[in-house]
Amino acid sequence: STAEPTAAERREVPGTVDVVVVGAGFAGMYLLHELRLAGLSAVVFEKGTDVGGTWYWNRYPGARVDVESLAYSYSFDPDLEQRFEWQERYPTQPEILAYARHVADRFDLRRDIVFRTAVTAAHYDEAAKTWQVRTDQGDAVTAQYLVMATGCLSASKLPEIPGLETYEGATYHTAHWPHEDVDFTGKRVGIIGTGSSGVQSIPVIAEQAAHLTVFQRTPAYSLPARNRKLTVEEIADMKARYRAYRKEQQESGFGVPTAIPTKSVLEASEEERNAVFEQAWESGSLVNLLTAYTDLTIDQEANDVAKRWIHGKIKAIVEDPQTAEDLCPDYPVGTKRPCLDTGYYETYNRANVSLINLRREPIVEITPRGIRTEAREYEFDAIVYATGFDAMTGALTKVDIRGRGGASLAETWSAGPRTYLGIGTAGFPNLFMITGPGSPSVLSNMIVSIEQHVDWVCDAIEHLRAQGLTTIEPQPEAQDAWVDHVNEVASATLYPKANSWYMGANVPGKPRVFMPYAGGVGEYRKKCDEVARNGYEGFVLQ
Ligand code: N01
Repeated sequence: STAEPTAAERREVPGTVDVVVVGAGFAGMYLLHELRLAGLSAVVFEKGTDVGGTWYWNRYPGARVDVESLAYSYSFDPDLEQRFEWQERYPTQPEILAYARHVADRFDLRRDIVFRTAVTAAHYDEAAKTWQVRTDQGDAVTAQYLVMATGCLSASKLPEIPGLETYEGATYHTAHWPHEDVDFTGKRVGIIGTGSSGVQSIPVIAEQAAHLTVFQRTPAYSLPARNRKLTVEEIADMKARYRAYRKEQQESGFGVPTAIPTKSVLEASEEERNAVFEQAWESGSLVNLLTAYTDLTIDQEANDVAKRWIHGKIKAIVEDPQTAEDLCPDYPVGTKRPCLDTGYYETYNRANVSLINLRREPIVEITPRGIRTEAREYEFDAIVYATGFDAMTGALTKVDIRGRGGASLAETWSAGPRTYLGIGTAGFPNLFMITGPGSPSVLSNMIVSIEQHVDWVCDAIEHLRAQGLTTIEPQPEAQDAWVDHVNEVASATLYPKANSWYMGANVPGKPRVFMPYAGGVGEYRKKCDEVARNGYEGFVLQ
């Protein structure tokens, strides 16, 4: 049934399973399906009341994915691909959640998912070679394998601002939006944060609110999404060539096929590059802009050309010159996650919207009535926190995971995450991460990367079984070499130049390490396949 289970309908939890999966988003769902096909027993623990992960939690107004629907979908079941009818080019959160629920129904997934239950601890028992998993509902499960399908952007965070708890009006975090409609009609609303969540929700909230005040610390680069209904013809066209398209996705850089650039932007005439950028801007695709030339993401001078061009666009849209200036980012384009929007910059031309540049007017505290900056106090009926996540590692380290010798994962990673292929980490046998740090993950179409990891992990488990082996664990040397490679690839790009969540810069005290793997989805897949083909080279199998 598609009805959300009630507390009373909580599944019975088995005492022992082959695999415990944490999270029932797109990763956990597909993993469960594949584990069943492999004849393994599994239980999935999920904090929410239904499947969908990111798309279950992030219900803020205007929430959409910024990868096209026909590409941001599972490839493992051609029949599912043919049957599901996407409505829009960039689907809304409710449409994507409906897709997740459709998949759960289709494969009867919910019977092995325990909802309303968070995994709090997982300790490795070296003698028994099993994981002892505990939940906030008092469950205790023994499993041979533990898979963290917890997502890269799931541990949300509030800003570190004094007085936060004293505010007396309504508060919302974009990643914990209520299930019921929130109506801002006639309300004075303040929003902190101008990343993807802020950029998507600001235009929608502005249409409702009496007044919306946006508190911006760092401006985002955003492109118009050019969202629209899909046509019957384009759906039919994709459905006819899906198999070939999926292969192109898997071999591409970002999990989205694009033309490979051949020219430096510095070699192009001004007229030519203006035309190329204009085309990317009109196409409503981030990837088209960043891959228009060979050097935009690796060379400062090249990137500056794109930056100045986008500044020109912002200044042409936003009427108030100071606001326009404040909206122009100064870090290299693409080094913080760029956004796709619907009417974002235009929103600042509305009489009921104001932008507060926190670089000039920092927030001092949150008061019972609103937000006080160094200049004045702003009073609000509601405050929206679009302040993001403890990305990539937060969801992993907040669970008390202990490996060999009782070593805690959080402590082991205190100077930054260390993994082999972003799949496993030394000292933690039979622990797998789906799209973990050190894998392309957030630099890719997540569903493409999720499917690749799930397939790889299931193959590894089946290989162990077939060989009569019981444990798999990265060798420290192989892990060191992979971490070095991840760093080397990142330092050949402009990514480390920005204070981004990719670098852990949004979390005070988090080590400054570029966490995802920037070598591209296709190259990464080849490496993982090669490791498996060579008898899981770099892992110890016992
Ligand atoms: O979070 P963010 P998000 N005082 O971290 C600001 C994906 N996503 O939820 O940049 C003042 O990007 C912070 O400022 P700064 C996507 O991968 C995708 O928006 O740290 N401001 C920033 O402006 C995305 O990148 C989609 O200086 C504070 C904002 O809050 C990722 O999720 C949609 C502050 C946080 O932005 C995260 O996006 C949504 C403080 N103390 C999300 N603390 C799509 O598919 C933080 N900020 C379109």
